[in-house]
Amino acid sequence: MPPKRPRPSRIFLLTSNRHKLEEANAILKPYNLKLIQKPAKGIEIQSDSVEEVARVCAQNAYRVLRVPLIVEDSGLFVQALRGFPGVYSAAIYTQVGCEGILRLLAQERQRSARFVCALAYADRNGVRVFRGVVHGRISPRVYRGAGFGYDPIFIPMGYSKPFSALPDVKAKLSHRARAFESFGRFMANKAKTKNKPKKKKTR
Ligand code: ITT
Repeated sequence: MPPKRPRPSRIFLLTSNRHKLEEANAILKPYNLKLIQKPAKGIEIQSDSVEEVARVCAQNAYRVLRVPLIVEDSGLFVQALRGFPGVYSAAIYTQVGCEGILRLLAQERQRSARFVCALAYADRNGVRVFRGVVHGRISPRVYRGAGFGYDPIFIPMGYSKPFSALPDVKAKLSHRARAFESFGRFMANKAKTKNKPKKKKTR
């Protein structure tokens, strides 16, 4: 019989967005880490940086909960709109959706954009932030399909269709995939160092 895999280590992900949870868990599975969703109403701060939002929220949440946890803040930054909607991505999506972004870019030929994800991990050693970015452009129209949020209008660099039509591509190279991969590697290295037998001091 193959050796039994140890139970995955569990970490809270403070979010109201189940898509984030599902995408992040798929990335972390090979690292034997499992995220448990914890509702996160009212922890968000105002800032123009996703890194700062994630870091401060994770810090504040850890002070209360005292268990290892992650806060992830992400957004779509459109170059011709000087980074808008950026940290306001969630609110703008609710108000005007993908169609609203296309309207803002109606006469625009410069359609470069990027998705940024900042993942802040807090435990008793403090907070560490992992960042992931994917560059691309805004499509001319909305392509309904898989995913969520702005996936129907974001075409990753090197492709001709948006993430909504390319779930396997998104799973590998999205901003979230990149940030959670870095986190997974960090945790794997940490576990390796912890389990390494200590060298005896020689005099
Ligand atoms: P929590 O704050 O509760 O985690 P949220 O959805 O409000 O959930 P954010 O504040 O990080 O999350 O908002 C990011 C928004 O950016 C999100 O609501 C989407 O509209 C968009 N977004 C982020 N990642 C995305 C992705 O992978 N695909 C499409 N849109 C994305």
